[in-house]
Formats: sequence, structure tokens, C-alpha cells
Amino acid sequence: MERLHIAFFGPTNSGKSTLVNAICGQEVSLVSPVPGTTTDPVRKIAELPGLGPCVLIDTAGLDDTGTLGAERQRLTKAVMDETDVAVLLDESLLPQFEDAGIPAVIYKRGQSIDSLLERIAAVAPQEESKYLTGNLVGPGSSVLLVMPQDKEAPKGRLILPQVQILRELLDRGCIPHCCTHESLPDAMRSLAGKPDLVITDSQVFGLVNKTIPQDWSLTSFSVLLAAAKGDLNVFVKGALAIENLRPGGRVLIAEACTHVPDTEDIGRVKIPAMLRKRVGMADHAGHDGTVIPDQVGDLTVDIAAGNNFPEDLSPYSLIIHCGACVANARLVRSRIRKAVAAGVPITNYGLAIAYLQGILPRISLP
Ligand SMILES: Nc1nc2c(ncn2[C@@H]2O[C@H](COP(=O)(O)OP(=O)(O)O)[C@@H](O)[C@H]2O)c(=O)[nH]1
Ligand SMILES: [Mg+2]
Repeated sequence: MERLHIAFFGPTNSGKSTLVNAICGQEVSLVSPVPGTTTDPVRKIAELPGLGPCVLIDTAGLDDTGTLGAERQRLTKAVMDETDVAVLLDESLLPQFEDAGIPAVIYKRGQSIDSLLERIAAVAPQEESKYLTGNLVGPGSSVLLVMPQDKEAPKGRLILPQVQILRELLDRGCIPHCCTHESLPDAMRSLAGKPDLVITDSQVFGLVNKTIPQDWSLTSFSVLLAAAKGDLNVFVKGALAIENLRPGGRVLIAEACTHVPDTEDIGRVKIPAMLRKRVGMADHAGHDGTVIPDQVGDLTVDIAAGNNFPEDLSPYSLIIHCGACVANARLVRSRIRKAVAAGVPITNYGLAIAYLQGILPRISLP
């Protein structure tokens, strides 16, 4: 289940931070009579009555004109891309949100929080109760999950897509079997026969494809997420557009979160290296032999992390989005709309890797 993203917009000093604090019953944002007290968007995860798991996003004023005002306004506008419901502290903002297709409610000082939450619930988009695994499995299906726990994995935990899909399989009455890529051959021997589906982390797509028999159904976590949090058709077309990449091209890698990149980072290191190989360019190595990920030979690879998705997409031949495990569907879809409007193909990590490994035609799509 995706968290409902509720964002608060209004002029500086209209009481946005006060309202967020009142809803949470704690001091999330600093409140003060000084205009421009809230600068960067402030996020708070909360479980709200009648709404369930939410992310509350307090913003700087849309009218912030102080030093850095323009920059704050840009960050505030970027929040609109991921807003499921907007709470407006100024009625005059309503048309702007209607134009953007964002459900909005108006809050006036002194109104009760309970009634505000009820009004939010009334306009909140109904979550499609579609399964990530769609019609690929059913009750009793045996599903083998290949989940590498490498350096990138959070210590002592599983990443969100793995948790979500495991939970979904259990809810659907499936029988999930889990292994890492190292233990895959043992896991295959331990199965009574052919599983109904193999779901792998995209990072080991190629290896898993080579290890399992060709008649086993194979897909990846990020392919399943692409369907739920994006648009599978657009992403498949985007993956096929890798074929048209040429030296001199420019690729945008878009990450929804801002994680600290690792030396094996999929978006910054692995995918650029695969693209370089595909486009047929020599390795571009730094003095100490390490690959320079942002400048791949003659193929330029830009990274946009978090809110820094560029306004101007025209320089790009291709956009490759991350699996968006922490982002909501609205954010990914607003980026797809921007890419389509700019005529730039867009795909995601999983489909790009499947294409680059030559296994796109063989994978199962939900
Ligand atoms: N009287 C009154 N003052 C408020 C109310 N909400 C906010 N304030 C005051 O207005 C000022 C700005 O509030 P703040 O929440 O920081 O506004 P923001 O800039 O929109 O985040 C602060 O001094 C608050 O104490 C309210 O409902 N009633
Ligand atoms: Mg504030």
C-alpha cells in the first residue's frame, strides 16, 4: 500500500507549519512569525485516522521572495509532482492545482483538524487495489524470489519492493521461496519442480536468466513496480529506444531518492557501464583506473537525484528512471508525462537492464 502524499501550500506565514504540527501532534516544522522560516520541504511520515499511512509535506511559501526565494519556490513546485492531495491555506491557489489535476482542499485558520482529515479522505484518489504480480500468479503458485543482499542492501533489513512482494504473495496464497543469487542453484534443487514464476532483482537479471531453464517464467521486482508505479508500455518502448543511442548522445538517470552512492551503484555505475558497452565505446577510466560514471566516453550520463528532475528534457536521447521504491506513482507518472511531452523516451532500471542483457523479449510482464 502506497503512502498518501499530502502537501501543504500557501503564502509564507499563512500557518502551514502550524497546521502540520497540529495534525501530527508534535513539532515537525519550526513555526515563527518570521516569513520564510520553512525553507526546504519538510517531510513527516504519519499514520492518520481515516487515511492510513501518509507522508505530510510542509513547504516554503509559494510566494517566498526572500534570499533564495526563487530556489525555494522551485523546490515547492517540485513537491506538486508527488502530491496526491494538496491542502491550500490560500483559496487563490486553487485554479493552479485544478489545472495540474491535483485534488485540493482549502483550510482556513481555526477549522477543525478532524473535518480537514475527512475532507482530505473524500478527495484522495482511490488506490487501485491491483496486485503488483497481476495475473502472473494465483493462489497456490510457487514463486522463487532471487534477492541479492549486497552492499547496497540496508543493514539487517530487506528493501521495500522485496518486502511488498513477499507480503503480496503471502496474501494471495502463493508459496514464496527466497534465495540470493549465490544460493540460486541450491534453491532450484530444493524445489519440487518448475516454479510458476521467478522474480529477481534486476541487478542479477542476466545471471539468473543463464542459470534457470529457458521455459521458466522470469520477471524482476522493478518490472513489477514499473507497471504499478509508471506505465509499462511507455517503459518498454523506452527500453527499446536504447537501440538508437549513439556516441554523442545524452542520457538522464533519474533517482527518486537521494541515497549515498556506492561504488557498485546501479544507476551511477552499472547502467552507465552497460550503456557504454552497448553504444560501443571504449572504457573511460580516471587516473586511478576507476570508471568515471558521469562522463561515459562520448555518451554523457547526467544524474538527477531526488527533487532535481530537470525542467528542460530536450538535451536527452533517453531517460532511465529508478524503480521508485520510495516514491509514489504520481511522481513517476508526472515525470513520464514530462518525458512524453518532450518527445524523450523513458524507461526504468529493470527494463533497461533486461534490454541490455538481451532478455526483454523473454520476460513475463504483469
Ligand atoms: N492566531 C493564529 N496564529 C497562527 C495560526 N496559525 C499560525 N499562526 C501564527 O502565524 C505565524 C506563521 O505560522 P507558520 O506556521 O510558521 O506559517 P508558515 O510560514 O505558513 O509555515 C506564527 O507566528 C504562528 O504562530 C492560527 O491559526 N491562528
Ligand atoms: Mg513554515
